[in-house]
Amino acid sequence: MDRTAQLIARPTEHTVVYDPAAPPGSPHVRAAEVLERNWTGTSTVPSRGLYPHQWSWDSAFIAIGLRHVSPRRAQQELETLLDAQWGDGRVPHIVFNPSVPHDAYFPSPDFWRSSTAGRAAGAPRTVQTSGIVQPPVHALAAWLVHRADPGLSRARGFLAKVYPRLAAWHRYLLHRRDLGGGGLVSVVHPWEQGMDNAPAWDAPLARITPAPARSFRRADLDHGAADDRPTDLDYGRYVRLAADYRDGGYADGADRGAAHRARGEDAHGRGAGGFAVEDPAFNALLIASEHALARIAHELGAQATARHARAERLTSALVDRLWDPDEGMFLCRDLRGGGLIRERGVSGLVPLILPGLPRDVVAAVVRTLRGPHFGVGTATRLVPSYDLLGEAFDPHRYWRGPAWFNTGWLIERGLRLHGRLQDADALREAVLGTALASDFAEYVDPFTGEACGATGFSWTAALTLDLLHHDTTSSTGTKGGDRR
Ligand code: 9WN
Repeated sequence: MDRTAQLIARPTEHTVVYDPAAPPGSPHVRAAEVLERNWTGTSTVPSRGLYPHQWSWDSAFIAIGLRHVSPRRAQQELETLLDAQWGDGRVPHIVFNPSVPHDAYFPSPDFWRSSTAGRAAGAPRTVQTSGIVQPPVHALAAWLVHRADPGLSRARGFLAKVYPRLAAWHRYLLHRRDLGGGGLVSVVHPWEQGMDNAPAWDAPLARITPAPARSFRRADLDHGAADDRPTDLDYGRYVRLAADYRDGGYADGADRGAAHRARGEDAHGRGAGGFAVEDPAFNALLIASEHALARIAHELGAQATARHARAERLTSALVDRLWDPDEGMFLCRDLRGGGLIRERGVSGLVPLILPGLPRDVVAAVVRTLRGPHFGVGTATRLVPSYDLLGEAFDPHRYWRGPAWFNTGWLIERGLRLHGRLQDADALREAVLGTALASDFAEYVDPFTGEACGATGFSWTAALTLDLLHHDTTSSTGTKGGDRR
């Protein structure tokens, strides 16, 4: 049997292959076991209790780790997500598992009503999804998954299958979500950016009238400590924003105003969308993914230069619109309120992953990372999600201080890309040590490493696997998979 036939003949259950050199109970095996437990047969849940469906950017990070133990599963993880893509190109932030009871997670499919409310935007009929999006890490993930086993990828036509979908996804963001007209993409809900209750959202959210508390039931409090989660007031506003978007048929930009006017509603307030923010991490991840899409195009024999050029133009737009030289970091821009939001969050450091960032910007971001506001290498070992000296800082409350492993992984990658190897090595050690000691926690206290939220969290395990496969002592800096 030749190599291609062998690859195609692999069993369909895509068994996880443990590193044969890794003994039971070793970090590699423990991380792989978390992914095995959270695998549903077609994708991976972020956590069995708290998040029992498929989440968009979680799946991208999960695929990046899964590629080291089962490249076939990693491909399927992304394919399952992209199968739920809408006709207008958006990739929904949640793909619901129909066998999970509605009351297991809020907001459930009967809140989003994607197949009816999202019909004009091309929501799929056969699968229920949310109607908002999450950061576009997917093309980067698809490229890294391909690199882990190019033979299998070619045999299955993986890149040829996902490329048009990823291209449509980026087109949706660049054409329908450039609400500020400056080339960058806006998020219309805090859940879209993925750092739900970050203090940067406080000012834009304050303009939103919360939905009454009695109109919904928070399933998250069945699993997480209330003090660690967003507040009820935050939730009331999340619900109001999502319901307004749904009631406007999930239309964007000018179409959104028109949809609300057609319903006889005020097109200026609700119709125009009460929340629209340009976020540095969301846009940086789009740019990194655009570079990855160029590599995918090249691999498929298509032109890649236009995509690389677009990524460079977007990098310039990011610096022009969101860089603050006095703060030494990127800030969010509030399109409905007053310009840049003066809150320092980890999102403002994530653009370090971009190859085209000016050298002085790179140097300033690294200084900020190590300085008093984030304290990496001095007060903290991992990167806190928010300014240690900020008024809203809380070491345990979700995205208002704790350290998360996906942002740690991104910043480690950025440091390495820009040749800050000592800082990258130290952060890698900290991420690995804390992930293992916390039983792969969802997030941790940035000072003590104490576990918060769920344990056995998929992206923590997946990114641990990715870092374990990264041999910092070799000349290329990689083993068992190319990290570029
Ligand atoms: C809402 C799944 C998701 C992550 C987000 C994280 C949290 C959801 C929630 O969990 O958000 O999407 O219910 O709090 O903030 O980044 O993708 O892990």
